[in-house]
Amino acid sequence: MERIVVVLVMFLALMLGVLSSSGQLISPSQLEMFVDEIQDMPRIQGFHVVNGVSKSKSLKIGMFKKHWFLGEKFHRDLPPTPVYAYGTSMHTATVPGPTIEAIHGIDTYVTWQNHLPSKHILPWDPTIPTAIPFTKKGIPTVVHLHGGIHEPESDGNSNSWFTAGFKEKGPTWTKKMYHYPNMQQPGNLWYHDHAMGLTRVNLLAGLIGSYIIRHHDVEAPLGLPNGDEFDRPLIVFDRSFLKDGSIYMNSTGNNPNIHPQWQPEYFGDTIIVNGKAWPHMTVRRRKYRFRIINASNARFFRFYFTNGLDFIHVAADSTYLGRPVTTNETLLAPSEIADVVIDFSKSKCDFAILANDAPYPYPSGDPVNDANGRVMKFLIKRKREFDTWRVPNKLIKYPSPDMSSASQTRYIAMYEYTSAIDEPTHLYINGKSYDESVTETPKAGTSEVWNVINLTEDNHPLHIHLGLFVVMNQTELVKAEEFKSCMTRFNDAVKCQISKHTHGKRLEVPAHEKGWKNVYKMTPGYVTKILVRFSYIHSNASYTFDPTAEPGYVYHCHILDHEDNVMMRPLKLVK
Ligand SMILES: *[C@@H]1O[C@H](CO)[C@@H](O)[C@H](O)[C@H]1NC(C)=O
Ligand SMILES: *[C@@H]1O[C@H](CO)[C@@H](O)[C@H](O)[C@H]1NC(C)=O
Ligand SMILES: *[C@@H]1O[C@H](CO)[C@@H](O)[C@H](O)[C@H]1NC(C)=O
Ligand SMILES: *[C@@H]1O[C@H](CO)[C@@H](O)[C@H](O)[C@H]1NC(C)=O
Ligand SMILES: *[C@@H]1O[C@H](CO)[C@@H](O)[C@H](O)[C@H]1NC(C)=O
Ligand SMILES: CC(=O)N[C@H]1CO[C@H](CO)[C@@H](O)[C@@H]1O
Ligand SMILES: [Cu+2]
Repeated sequence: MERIVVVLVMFLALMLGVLSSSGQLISPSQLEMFVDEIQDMPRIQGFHVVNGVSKSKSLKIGMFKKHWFLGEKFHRDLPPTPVYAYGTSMHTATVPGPTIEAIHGIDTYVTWQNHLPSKHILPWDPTIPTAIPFTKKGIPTVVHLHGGIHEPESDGNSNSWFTAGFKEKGPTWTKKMYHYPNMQQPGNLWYHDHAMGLTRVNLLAGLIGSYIIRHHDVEAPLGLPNGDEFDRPLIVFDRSFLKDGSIYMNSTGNNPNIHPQWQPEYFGDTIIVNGKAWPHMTVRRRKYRFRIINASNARFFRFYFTNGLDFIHVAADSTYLGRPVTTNETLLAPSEIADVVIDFSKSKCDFAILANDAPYPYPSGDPVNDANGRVMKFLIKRKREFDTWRVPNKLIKYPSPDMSSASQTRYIAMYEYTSAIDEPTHLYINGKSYDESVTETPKAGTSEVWNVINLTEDNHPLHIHLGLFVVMNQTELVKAEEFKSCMTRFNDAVKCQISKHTHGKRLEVPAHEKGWKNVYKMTPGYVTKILVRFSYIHSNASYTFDPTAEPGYVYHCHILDHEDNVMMRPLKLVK
């Protein structure tokens, strides 16, 4: 009898819980699509111009808690949303943050300042390795400039976090003012939070922004669409909302007895572009350049246009392509960047919908629906125009990778661990947590071959700090289960005879992803061979800073929920 009552009470509580949380959730069908106009994020110059000469500049950018309000809501019909926003003041802070525009060879210094309150707006989980202030007050943050080639002290190491007013600091914190030398090739970068165990929630709350390095001498002759109107970052991410406008994140873990809050992948059902849900953008009948950044925690996007417009890829993550590549669809993993020209003069009708058909989780999860299968709408003006922009046949060619120059070969295995109820509990690289001592210690100025072995069912976007890499090939593992069980026992790819298992199907690297990258999709059940270069790719000069300094760098999976628990390892360069 007592047991029945207990069970009944538990059942009622569960029903109430489910009802109240689902009752508060906004269904995406309640938000009409394409009603809000796209916004451009504020632009901040990372340089001064003095008498026509560019000089280095020092910026102060804060992180503020604010309501995303008035004309700045995520959607016309949503109440204001509490967010964490980057900006030069509380008033001007936005989600995503301002676009920082830097010039090749001109230093940008940024003092990132935390003005966040003591309690987080989203559920985080103290049972995964997490930055927790000693006083239990304040939100740890630290900023990583993704794709940047800069010193370790300015890399935003996960343990270099700090709370409001630098009151408390993590164990590897070294300084307040970060130094970005911008000596690398021109391209697309983005900045985002990277605090230990909090990256997924700090990004979800809004801490992201784009950063562009321009190099006039090499880019101007190309004649690509240029200027604020025709060259625009589009930052895409997915979120769910409650009726009160706040961001919804399920606060019950998939293994609540082990991790009360952590879930292996966050998916939202509303697609946001530049801080607006399914916006529209009015464009002229000519070419535009869009730098599309996938800032979702876990959602992959496979973009296509419903009216058949093509994507002309001119660059990838952080480098230009040698030649433009035209595709009718484009797959973007989290944190990957597509840099494309869209020629709206080719459109037969006066609108074009940018859509998405990537299953989630990618590649074997649920199909998209009406809501997350739509991204934004372009309204194309009727009037024909003379187009001054062009896409030349030759863009910027960087030296091809030279396999014979590789000084080391490494095996990097990705593991997922599950609980008794067969739910993921955590993920490791090479069977090691982040805290275990460093195993990847490349020599500055060299190249290495990394064989990345994906022993899980998910596609993990691998991101390496500092180094750039070229994907050589992806080969399916044969007798994969036999290999996996050997790896699970010994965690040693050579001992498990990896070469005997690496001759299954081959996957072609798409033409627009053949260049130098800083993120690539590691297909499940495949070995991905990459050549990683720990030097500049546009010149033979050595780094202008000491890459061997503490606290070193990291490499990790860019599904943020995986990175936090803890699909991340240290990377320490040596002389
Ligand atoms: C939240 O996650 C838990 C555990 O995975 C699940 O049982 C529950 O249904 C989820 N709640 C909602 C509203 O999706
Ligand atoms: C962003 O990346 C996530 C995760 O890799 C991916 O699922 C999503 O499709 C990407 N979105 C875009 C717009 O590329
Ligand atoms: C893109 O082209 C390929 C090959 O022609 C075709 O299989 C695919 O369905 C096309 N995708 C879209 C979205 O039209
Ligand atoms: C992958 O590329 C490397 C380097 O070009 C080459 O040596 C190797 O044979 C290739 N592997 C397969 C399976 O084609
Ligand atoms: C770098 O060195 C290689 C080999 O010495 C040479 O072929 C190449 O032209 C150099 N590249 C640059 C940009 O100076
Ligand atoms: C070797 C290995 O672990 N392969 C796994 C890769 O992913 C597939 C699913 O896509 C699993 O079934 C395999 O076990
Ligand atoms: Cu992952």
